[in-house]
Amino acid sequence: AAHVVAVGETMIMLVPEEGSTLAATRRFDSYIGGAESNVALYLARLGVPVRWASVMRNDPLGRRIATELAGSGVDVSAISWRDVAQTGLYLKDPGAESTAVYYYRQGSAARLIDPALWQDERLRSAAVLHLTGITPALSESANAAVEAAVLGRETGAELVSFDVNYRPGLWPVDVAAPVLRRLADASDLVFVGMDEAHHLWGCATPREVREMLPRARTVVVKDGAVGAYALSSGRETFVPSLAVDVVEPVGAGDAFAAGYLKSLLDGRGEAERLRLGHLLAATALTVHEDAAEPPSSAWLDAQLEVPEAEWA
Ligand code: KDG
Repeated sequence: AAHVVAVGETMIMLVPEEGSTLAATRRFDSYIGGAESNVALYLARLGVPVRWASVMRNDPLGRRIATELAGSGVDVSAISWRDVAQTGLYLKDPGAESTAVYYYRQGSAARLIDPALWQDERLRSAAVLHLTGITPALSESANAAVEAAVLGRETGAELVSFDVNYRPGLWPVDVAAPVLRRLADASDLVFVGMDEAHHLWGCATPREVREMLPRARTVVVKDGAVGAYALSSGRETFVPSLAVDVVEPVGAGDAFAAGYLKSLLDGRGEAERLRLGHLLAATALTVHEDAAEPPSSAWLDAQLEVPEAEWA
């Protein structure tokens, strides 16, 4: 079966109890979160064979991450376990306007990701290899691993999917911009937010983003509540976003990428890929967890049978 491989860092996430803040809370809810494993979770829950790997500290928190992912059907057999470094953490501070994120990941084991990872047969020859712009920010060796996969095409994946995912807490924009541009341009499929492309590369329109990344086969530009564009050579598809009451946006981009990839693997066309992206993003927007339980495949398939003129 066509399978997806995703590699990156997954952390333990702590969020203050409902209604409280980091400055005031006595209790935290804890979850796991990582952009690439969020995508893997959605895909696994939708029945796509998916393997996620990382370099992880073999401690109780690291084992919890692996157990939770495996419990949702993600194959974690290729994790490289270490007895050094730490399991990374991040804290969320929900505010009236937006949620702030604080990272505690400087000593995390994922910094030890390096190009040797790709020697593992289990991570090679995937139908889709999904990576993000978070990993190159972790360390020199993690950056080298992403470069080997994306620029060097060392894993033999049929399609390299790259979510730009610029995280300002990890590196300054002037350092990140050229690195992320080079990686995105060399990928087959790119996900990027319109805001993000503006901030990184000064792009004002989806078409300018497309021109910024001429070698990528397809560039998917997400424009928040407006909609998403898929720009391939000479072809442009736009599907408007769904109207939802947003609880918290963290993780919605990962849900979108998973929906897009699921439709792509099912052989669906561009509009339906964007549509499934929006449908999954809508579920992520309404919870504090980074990865929400998606609606059933049957319900999602039924949504895709609705004629495009009636999508809302
Ligand atoms: O896309 C959501 C991720 O940002 C979140 O789950 C945590 O991986 C994470 C990161 O590095 O911010």
